[in-house]
Amino acid sequence: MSTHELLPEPYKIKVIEPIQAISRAQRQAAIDAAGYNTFLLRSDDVYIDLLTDSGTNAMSDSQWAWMMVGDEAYAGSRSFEHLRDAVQQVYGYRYVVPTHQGRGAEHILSKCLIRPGCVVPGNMYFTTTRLHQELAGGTFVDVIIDEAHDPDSQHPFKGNVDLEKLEKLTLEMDISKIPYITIGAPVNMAGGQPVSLENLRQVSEFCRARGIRVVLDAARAIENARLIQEREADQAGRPVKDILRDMCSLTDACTMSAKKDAFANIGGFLAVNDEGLFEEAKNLCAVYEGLHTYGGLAGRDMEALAQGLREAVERDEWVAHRISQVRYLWENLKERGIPLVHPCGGHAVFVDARRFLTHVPQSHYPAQSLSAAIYLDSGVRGMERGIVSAGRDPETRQEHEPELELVRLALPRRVYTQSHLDFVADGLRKTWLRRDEIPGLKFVFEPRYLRFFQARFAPIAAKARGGKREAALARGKQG
Ligand code: PLI
Repeated sequence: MSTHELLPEPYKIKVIEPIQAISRAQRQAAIDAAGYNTFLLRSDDVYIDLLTDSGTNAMSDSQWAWMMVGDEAYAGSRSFEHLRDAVQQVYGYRYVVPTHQGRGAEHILSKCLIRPGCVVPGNMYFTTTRLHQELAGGTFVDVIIDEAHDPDSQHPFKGNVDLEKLEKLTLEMDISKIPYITIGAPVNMAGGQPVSLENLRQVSEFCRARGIRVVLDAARAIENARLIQEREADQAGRPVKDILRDMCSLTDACTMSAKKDAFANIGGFLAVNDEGLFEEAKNLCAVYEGLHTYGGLAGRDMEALAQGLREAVERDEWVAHRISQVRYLWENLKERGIPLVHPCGGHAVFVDARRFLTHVPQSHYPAQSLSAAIYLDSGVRGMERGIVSAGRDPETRQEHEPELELVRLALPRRVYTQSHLDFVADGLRKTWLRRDEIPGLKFVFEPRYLRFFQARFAPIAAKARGGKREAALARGKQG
């Protein structure tokens, strides 16, 4: 038991879903069958599922109630009107195009604004966002501050854009080839690190003076607003919903994976202020997602999403509790000696695999291996966020080699309790104590796009690395 502060849940539990732990021998068989990729595990073989906080949230009774009145009309669904109204109210953008999830919105936006030869700056890449930019002929350029790449840096806003890097890019490039900048807030791949309102204001001013659009990745913007409230001196005490509106007012559009902040299990949207862009996006929605009044969603999904959005900002307690859970796990892991990304972010705890598995070089995929080992030891599923996720340069096919080599433990919203979190912390301690035995991995199957989802790996034979205990592990005999 830990004494770290954890706010009481601002809800009580009405429906439960049973979970059951399988034995270590069964987990060994499961991770072997999954090619050492936690994405390929069956969820029935997982005890505590921290793979992602995307679409894995528990909906409220009000969300379930709204699902019953979903309007399933192909065209002109009133459920779309409810969604549109909620987006306008919560975020403040003028026009809304529904999509099946975040990458649907990224796809449409990239098609509308990127031409071959364009460059799209952003505060660190996100996997699907960068891929859609590349598929549209663009190149992503990272303009995040250097501190973001350092897991030890205590900077409170490691998601901030480095204005000097951005300016340098605009001086080197024909500005007409920079259609927009993407601002992830918070930055998923950097450890859930937030962007400050002050930095967003500077970016907005800089870009607006040069005709460069600012596009917010709003997937967890409510969490970013809460971190601003906690960490930015002149924002303390302001309601999260007001900070969020200020963030959005500094941007021209957003892409949204509504499977996160909005407590929904599916859904997304593209929201914009520019009428011309809206017309083009609406048209492409009909091509790739579905008619512009459903965008790949059922009417009931749009109702659940609209209610989730209203709920997420109606009381600060929702997001405050959520972030306190993440921090509770972070503190507990830190206390147990686990190397982590500092400071604690908004949606997940990020374990530093470089410092956990010092004997595994990045070319042997330490974070991939660590995520498999954590599953084997305790049935806890996290995911790799390092060199495997970073993928390859589309032209040279060279692997990107990020500084951050991390395992992410993401907390679904309103799903797990304090004792689950204590179990996770104890589980990671077990893995930490046997860290020297954990082998590196090699690819046995590498898909071309977003390889982390479907890749398969095998342990690198102990003979090549030396070490008897590693040999035992490679043969699957350690369980
Ligand atoms: O998974 P989608 O298509 O709804 O959204 C893509 C997406 C866009 N931006 C950000 C910051 C994300 O985190 C994101 C999806 N994230 C997932 C699935 C995650 O596990 O973090």
